[in-house]
Amino acid sequence: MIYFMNGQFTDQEGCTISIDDRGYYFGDGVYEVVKVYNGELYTAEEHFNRLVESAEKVKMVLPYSKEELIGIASELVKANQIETGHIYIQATRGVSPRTHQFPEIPVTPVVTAYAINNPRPLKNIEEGVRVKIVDDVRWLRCDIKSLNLLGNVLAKQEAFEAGCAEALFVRDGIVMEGSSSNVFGIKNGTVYTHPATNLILNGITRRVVMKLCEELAIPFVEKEFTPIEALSMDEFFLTSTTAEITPIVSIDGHPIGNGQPGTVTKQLQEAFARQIPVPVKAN
Ligand code: PSZ
Repeated sequence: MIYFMNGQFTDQEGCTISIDDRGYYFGDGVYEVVKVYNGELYTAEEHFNRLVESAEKVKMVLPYSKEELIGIASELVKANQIETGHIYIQATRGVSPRTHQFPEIPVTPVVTAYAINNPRPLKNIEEGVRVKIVDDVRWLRCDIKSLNLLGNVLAKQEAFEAGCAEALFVRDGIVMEGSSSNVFGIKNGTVYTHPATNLILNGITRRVVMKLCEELAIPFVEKEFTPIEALSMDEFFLTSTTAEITPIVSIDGHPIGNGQPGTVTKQLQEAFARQIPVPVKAN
């Protein structure tokens, strides 16, 4: 496997991280995951724009332009012969003796990345998943795709221990998002999701779903809803770069609708599948 680290394409042995890396001490950095379909980066512009925005929000200056970052990601896809999979890329603030404030002597962010083959999670996409409600105890800048993921990690673990695939974050009585996904409810044909505020990540797949709803003339509303309202939805689903559009069939053990993936959800899944790059068949 070929990795990228600070300007070099190298094997894992070539990637040595300093103990004084601020990513290691503080989770002081930002990241992205970009899906690869048929050897092509999917919605790369959107993901790298968001990486640059996340960096700006935490006052980091990335050592590469968006175009250079896309070049690095493409190179990794090629070098690792990725067909269906994803690339992971992160930038930490850099290496400096541990102090909370930024290093006095400016340091260059440490950029690392890898590419991995990873099949689409078709079983979950077809059958749906169960979710568990978890208190959202994260900070107030969930719009930043930051390396600080302890709140997300603990929530996902709690969900897993309850036999669920995802945690549904609730803050002040409002459904926010998943621990690594955005969530959507459907009631009487209208799709509802939390507005893109500082309290959720504005997912790239979320934006794709908004666009698909527009194309399919499915009403789409960014509006807060409560867990009680969530339970009374006809359908529910989550989205992420790797999970795509995954139906949610139960919340805290209560079935949504008839406990099967819903029809509007399936319509969106089909529209999603149509717009991802597919292998060109011989003949
Ligand atoms: O492979 C994985 O498990 C992935 S790839 C992307 C995610 C998980 N999660 C992204 C994410 C997130 O971490 C939070 C807190 N909210 C929403 C999302 C969805 O964002 P996109 O659609 O951009 O991946």
